[in-house]
Amino acid sequence: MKGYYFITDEKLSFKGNISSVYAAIDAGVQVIQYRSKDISMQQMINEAAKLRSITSKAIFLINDYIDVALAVDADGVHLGQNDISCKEARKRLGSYKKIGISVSSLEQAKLAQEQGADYLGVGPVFCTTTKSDAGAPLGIELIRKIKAEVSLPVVAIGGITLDNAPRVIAAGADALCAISAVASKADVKEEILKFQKLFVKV
Ligand code: 3NM
Repeated sequence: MKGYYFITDEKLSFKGNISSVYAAIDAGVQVIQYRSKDISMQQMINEAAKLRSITSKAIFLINDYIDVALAVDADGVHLGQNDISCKEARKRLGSYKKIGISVSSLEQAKLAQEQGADYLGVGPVFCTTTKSDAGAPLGIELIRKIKAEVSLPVVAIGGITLDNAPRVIAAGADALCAISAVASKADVKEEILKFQKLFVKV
């Protein structure tokens, strides 16, 4: 798990999820997470199935909903601290599917590792308005601490821009996601490539 990690955002996206995901795949993104709020389970399954069909080259994950992941044969799920535990998710998904866990402390990171998570989402690193319940910014120091004590890949998220991304990468983030900095741009591929380039410079 390296480089730009793409998360869909229907509200911020100019051209919609399908077009954005095509752009992300064209930019060489390895992981695509389908994150959708305020639509029915059936609508989610329909859209996720379409996205699954165009993401065979990537790891395709579903945010929050194990049933959607199973219904569309996604590669795994991304779960928050208020979703079902990683342990329970592992029981339902089996050992081959990937499970990412959002953490905002070293303790949560260690627990996720103990419970068999495949990677960590660490955030919000900076202030964000994209996720209303994201909580206070953690700063980049937490990335350093987690990388020193936990062996899982870290995906940094929350308020990341082209300006602050180099510091996030220097702190040890394996991957990062910058939703608003990318989703609202007319040329999503171009914007993602700018982030991808930061990883090869290090
Ligand atoms: N998860 P932006 S912050 C989806 O802290 C999400 O776990 C977060 O959007 C977390 O890049 C966030 O526009 C939104 O700040 C990130």
